[in-house]
Amino acid sequence: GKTLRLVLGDQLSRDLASLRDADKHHDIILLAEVREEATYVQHHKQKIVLLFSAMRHFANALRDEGFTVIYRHYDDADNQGSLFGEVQRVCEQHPVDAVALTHPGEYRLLQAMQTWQSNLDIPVTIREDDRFLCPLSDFAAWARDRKQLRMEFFYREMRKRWNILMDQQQPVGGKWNYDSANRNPLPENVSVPSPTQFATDDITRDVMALVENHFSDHFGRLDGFHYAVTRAQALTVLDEFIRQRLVHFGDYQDAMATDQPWLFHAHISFYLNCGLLLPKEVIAQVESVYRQGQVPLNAAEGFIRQVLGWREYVRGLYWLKMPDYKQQNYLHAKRALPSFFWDADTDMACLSQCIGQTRDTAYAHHIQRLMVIGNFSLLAGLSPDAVNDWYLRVYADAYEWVELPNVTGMILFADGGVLASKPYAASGAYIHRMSDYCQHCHYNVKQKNGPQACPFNYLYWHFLMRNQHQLSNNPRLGMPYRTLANMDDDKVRHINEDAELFLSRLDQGERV
Ligand code: FAD
Ligand code: DLZ
Ligand code: SF4
Repeated sequence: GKTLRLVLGDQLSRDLASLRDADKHHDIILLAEVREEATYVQHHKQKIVLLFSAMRHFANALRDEGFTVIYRHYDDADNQGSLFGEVQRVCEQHPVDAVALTHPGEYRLLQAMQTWQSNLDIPVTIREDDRFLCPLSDFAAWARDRKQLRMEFFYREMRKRWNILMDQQQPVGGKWNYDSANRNPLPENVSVPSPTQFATDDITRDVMALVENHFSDHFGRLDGFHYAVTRAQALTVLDEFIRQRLVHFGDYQDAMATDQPWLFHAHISFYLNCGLLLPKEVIAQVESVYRQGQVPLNAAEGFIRQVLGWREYVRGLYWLKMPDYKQQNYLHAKRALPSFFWDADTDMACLSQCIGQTRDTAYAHHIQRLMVIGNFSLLAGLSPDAVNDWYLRVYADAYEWVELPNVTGMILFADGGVLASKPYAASGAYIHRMSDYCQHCHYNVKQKNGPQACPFNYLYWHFLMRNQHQLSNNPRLGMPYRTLANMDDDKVRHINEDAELFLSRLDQGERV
């Protein structure tokens, strides 16, 4: 009989669990562009172009190999609008006697898929997504006996389990973590390599027209789209990163600079997350250039920690904690998103830069997401639902399994400390140290109070005061809470006045 094998837009790997045993003579492979997936949040235009173009290229490659592929275009007249609808249609039109799926990246879709078997009345199997290095059952076992689920300890287990950067039983170089070498701002004279860019081909041009047509109201600019849409192109991005930028990845991992979106980052999250690159091959290549002496250990270890550590850890946490994780709001934050999240129209230069780059590229690097946009969202008390919705929309690498723990856990502390041991709250001094944004800002980062003062400065203290009940017992916040306790009354009053004025202006939609 025939097996129907569905491949989702973020499962574009030839070695996918549900494709591995596919039979060219009998089976049918289905890829479908559908309204439900394209609109459950209003994805950035470039995210839709990337996925639809990559899906179309992937389908062509499977056909070239000799497979029977059914590809459903978004504007096909009889498009069913949902993945289930498309699967059902194929089952009605062809003698299909089983459906093979690979575990999806989002809880809502897994829940839906679990109803397909009874709705279709044929066997539907959901296979483990073994592109990831940590099976979900392993993560659950690791988590079971622990009070705290710290990434660092998970990461060490993964290093040992996969024998990555190990010399026998010991970490290469004697330490697990070289982060302390990774906190430099960008020096004036360093020249930043330009990112790998691809010209748009016919398939991408068709998809761009489709997106302008059907998704014109979605966030983001489309011109300037230059991302890889095939595996070969994604491998080129990886190769250029390893040859040109990895050497400085560690040094400038936390640096930010005006009009420099790309810096020494890899720009591969899009491809790892949609299947064009596999984490195992990325990690292996980086370890190999380190072993050949081409890059320093702080670069290789720092990078591998992101992919083998953080990426696997947030996925494990997501599936361990869903569906409750999505409801978390430990700090009872409820403010609506300010309008500058959509138009970058703010006098705060750091936010205007990071949000403007997000609009133009569907990308921002980690510290921009964490310490500028994320820090602001935390200090201003923005609602977790609104912030999650924003991050899931605007980045071309965003799927809930990776977006939600980073937002709810890492930036908002809305999970009360499951992921992070303390909130990543910081005043303007941090942004000033790691970037040149403050040099071009209407506000003054050195001023603590008054109309010219950097809003991060008073919002930081206001955040700590406001959330004293939830946070003051945190041992890692002992220092700032002691400082606060010793602050004179006048200073406290100024902070409250400035912060309350700023927040009320936000609430009234005034420009800040
Ligand atoms: P590099 O800096 O070169 O890092 C290499 C790789 O490590 C990345 O490609 C990514 O796969 C992995 N990685 C690094 N940090 C993390 C992390 N915290 N969690 C998971 N993987 C990580 N990453 C996403 O892929 N999708 C998201 O939706 C996403 N949302 C985020 C939201 C917030 C608030 C924050 C703080 C971080 C988020 N990240 C997300 C993590 C990180 O910012 C991006 O993976 C990274 O910026 C992608 O760019 P890059 O490939 O150049 O990464
Ligand atoms: C993100 C996305 C978009 C925009 N469109 C589609 C689509 O039309 N068809 C599809 O199969 N997948 C799409 N995706 C990716 C899915 O949303 C993703 O597979 C789930 O969110 C699970 O991670
Ligand atoms: Fe951002 Fe404050 Fe610096 Fe302006 S002064 S760029 S608001 S940190």
